[in-house]
Amino acid sequence: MSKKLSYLIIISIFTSLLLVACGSSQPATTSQNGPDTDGDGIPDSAESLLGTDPNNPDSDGDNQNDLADQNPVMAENPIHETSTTVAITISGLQVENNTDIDGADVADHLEFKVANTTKNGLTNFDIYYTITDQTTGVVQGYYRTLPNFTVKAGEVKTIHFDNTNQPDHYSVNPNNAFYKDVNPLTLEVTLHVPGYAPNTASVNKDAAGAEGGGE
Ligand SMILES: [Ca+2]
Ligand SMILES: [Ca+2]
Ligand SMILES: [Ca+2]
Ligand SMILES: [Ca+2]
Repeated sequence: MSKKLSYLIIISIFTSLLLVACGSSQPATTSQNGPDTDGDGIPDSAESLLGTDPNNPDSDGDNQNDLADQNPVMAENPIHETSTTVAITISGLQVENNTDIDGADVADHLEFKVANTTKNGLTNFDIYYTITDQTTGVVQGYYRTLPNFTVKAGEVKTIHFDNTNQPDHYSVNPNNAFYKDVNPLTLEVTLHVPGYAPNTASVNKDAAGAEGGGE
């Protein structure tokens, strides 16, 4: 091997090592503990144990990263609306025995119908919901905005939380109590549109957990 060739090989190895060190050729969020998909500093495997969302750096939506959040699955309700004008009603709140539009069974998930009783289209919805373990009293609380969810005047629309990525379906923490806690649960949902009174509804879920994960 010529001196020049040896030199080129050494340069090539050094460059490769430098790229790896800089994270240019590797996801910066993969560590010896496995992938950290959402980059919040908690590996996916640990998120499962902690009950946090591996695809969301702020599982409960309270603007504190899962790693920094003292209770990463409990957000206080940030919806403080003074308006008492009714614009929306919730019906058909369901967390079990869900079916698709053809009536076929689908995995258990949170879904409900939203009616717009105004003469205007509504958008910029946000939602706060709690999951309470009826046996232990432990409460999880989640807040999120609902971008792209709109309800026309007089329209009734169904919204889902199930990680299936369809229109009007929004993601949920697949490790939350709904999916991981086998005790009977109570879910309470508060839906809000700015400038109108929030609407709240609740539903109980039987013991034994969901049929399928929130994937
Ligand atoms: Ca993570
Ligand atoms: Ca997370
Ligand atoms: Ca948080
Ligand atoms: Ca929190």
